[in-house]
This record gives sequence, C-alpha cells and structure tokens, in this order.
Amino acid sequence: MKEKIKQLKNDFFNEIEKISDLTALEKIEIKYLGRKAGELTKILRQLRDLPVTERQEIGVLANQLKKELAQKIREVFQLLKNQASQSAVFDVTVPGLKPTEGHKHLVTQAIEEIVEIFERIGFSRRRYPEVEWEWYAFESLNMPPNHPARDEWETFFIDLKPVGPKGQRILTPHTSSGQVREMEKGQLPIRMINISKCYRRQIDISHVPMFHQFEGLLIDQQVTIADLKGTLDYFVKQFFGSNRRARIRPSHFQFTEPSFEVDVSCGLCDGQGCKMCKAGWLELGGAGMIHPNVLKAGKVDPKKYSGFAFGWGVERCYLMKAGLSIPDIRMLYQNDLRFLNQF
Ligand code: FA5
Repeated sequence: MKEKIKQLKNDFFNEIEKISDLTALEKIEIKYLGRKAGELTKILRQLRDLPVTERQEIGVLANQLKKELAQKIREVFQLLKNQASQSAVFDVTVPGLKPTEGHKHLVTQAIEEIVEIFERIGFSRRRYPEVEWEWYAFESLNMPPNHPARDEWETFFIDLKPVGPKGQRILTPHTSSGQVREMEKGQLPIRMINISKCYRRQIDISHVPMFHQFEGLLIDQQVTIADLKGTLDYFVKQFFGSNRRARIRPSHFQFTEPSFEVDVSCGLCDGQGCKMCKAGWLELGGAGMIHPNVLKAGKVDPKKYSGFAFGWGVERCYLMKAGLSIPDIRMLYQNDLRFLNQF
C-alpha cells in the first residue's frame, strides 16, 4: 500500500507539470481526488479493510498526500488564472470593430422630407386613425352606402355589419378620411398635411396592401384652383427637383369638384417621352376643389369657405424621384438589407 501511495504521488506530480490550462487541471483533480472514483479516494476507502496497525500508518500517509495534492492543485489553479488574465490585457493598439450603422427606412425618410416641404408653406402634420369608421372614409366624402365609387377603394372590413351610426369599422383605404375629422375641430382656416398608413386589397408590381398617403387640405375664404396649382408646382420642384413641372388633368372623385389627376414631368426625358414614362409625364395622384357636400359634413359653410385637397402615395412619389430605378414597389417592404443599404 505504501508503494501504491508513492507511485500515485509521482504520477500526480508528473502529470500536473505538463498541463497548461484550467480544463486539464480540473480533469486531474477529478482523477486523483474525485469523490466517487478518484485514485486517492479509492485508497482512503480501502483503509477500513487493513489491520489496525497498518491502517494508522497508511492513513496518516494517505491523508498527508491528500493535503499535498489539494495544495498543489490550488497553486497551479492560481498560476493558470494569473496567466490567463495577463494574456487578456486590453491592447489599445488592436483595431476596433466598427458597429454597423443603420439608417431610417426609405419611406420614413420620404415622409420627413414631405412634412418639411409643406411646413415651410404653413401646413401642419396630422395623423388620423388607421382603423376608421366607414362614415369618415365614404359617407362624409359624398359617397353614400352602396355607391359604386366605393369599390375603387378595395376596402378591408373589420365589422361584418354596421355597429353604430357611423357604420362599420374599416382599415382606412385613404387619408381623405381625415378631411372631415379635421373640419370637425372647428378651427378655420385649415392647412393640414395628413400622413398615415392606408390599406387596400391590392398587391402587384405597383401596389402593396399597406402603403402611405399624404393628404393636403386647405380651407379658407376664396381659395381657387390657382392656389392648388401653385401648391402642386411648389411641391414638385422641392421634392423632385427644380427642373420638374406639375400638370393637372380633368378626373373624377366624389369628394372634389372639379377633380384632377396630377402628373409630374418625367425626370429622365424632361417631358419628351421615354421608355419609363411613355408620354413624358408620370401620374402622381388625385386632387381637386372640395365638394360643398364635404364641407357641409364637416360643418363648414360652403358659401363662405372653399378649399382644395390632394392625396398621393408616399411610396409611389419616392419611386419617381430622379435617379432611382426601383422596378417593383414591393421591394420597399421586403426588408432585404442588400436593397435597403443602397439608400
Ligand atoms: C385617393 O385615394 C384619393 N383619396 C386621392 C384624393 C385626395 C383625390 C384628395 C382628391 C382629393 P387614389 O385611389 O388614386 O386616390 O390613390 C391616390 C394615390 O395613392 C395613388 O396615386 C397611389 O400613388 C397611391 N396608392 C393607392 N393605392 C395604392 C397601393 N395599393 N399601393 C401603393 N400606393 C397606392
């Protein structure tokens, strides 16, 4: 037994000299002092089978060795720990890792730019509910229930049946639903720019089910088409570039009379006609002079006040900016960093 203890001691010290990391040290500790199957533990367990005289002598030796091994393990542990912390000293000369810098989404950038342009001529930003009553989106805008014009808005319904005097709840299909809400505040004159999310059951290369519109609304005394045209020209030059022009064409909306479709001259061919625009002009969106019935719905006297409104898609406008050639509006919402990082 004495020989065995001696051999164990030699083996232990040979092995511990060779190790260079804490994992190996832990393995040695388990091998020799492990509670279940440690080599020295086994010897200590065998003591009870020895004759009394031998048991005392071997017991003293084995317990002494146990202390020695434990002491050595502590020393080596400390040594390895010190080495590890020294090698982890912070080296100020090592080049740092540059965190990737994000940026605002293209649509957010466009919204901020649009707001800034209109604020310069006295318009204030508004936001009206995305979950809206039918009444604000249709009836108040001169489209009574079952009017065929409503079909154009391909609306998402929240309620199956009317749930009150304002009809069913819907996801607002256009920002025009904010017109009467703004008038209801009773503060005239009005110069609002309402930018909100809109929803329609549409999806293809130029339509997404969730998009943004910005709606200008101006109500004052003696507002004319010339004021509308001036505002459109101003916006087009500020947003698209000083060489671009706006034009209005007759159109039809239930809530404006007269109504127009607004075009912007093509930035690639300067209105001459090219592959991108065909006839030199790109369609921006609708506009018109507010229908007297809409003013009445908002408790504004049409004999005293008049106004204009326009409503355009933020995404569509952004895609028409000079120098951008984004072939599909859906790319704006696919969250593909290879695309978004280019802007
Ligand atoms: C309207 O929504 C009218 N409320 C605009 C208006 C306001 C007219 C005030 C008169 C006075 P329209 O359905 O054409 O009109 O939509 C306006 C613009 O919204 C479109 O030109 C387009 O730029 C954008 N738009 C419409 N549907 C989608 C869609 N699914 N995805 C992306 N953009 C869309």
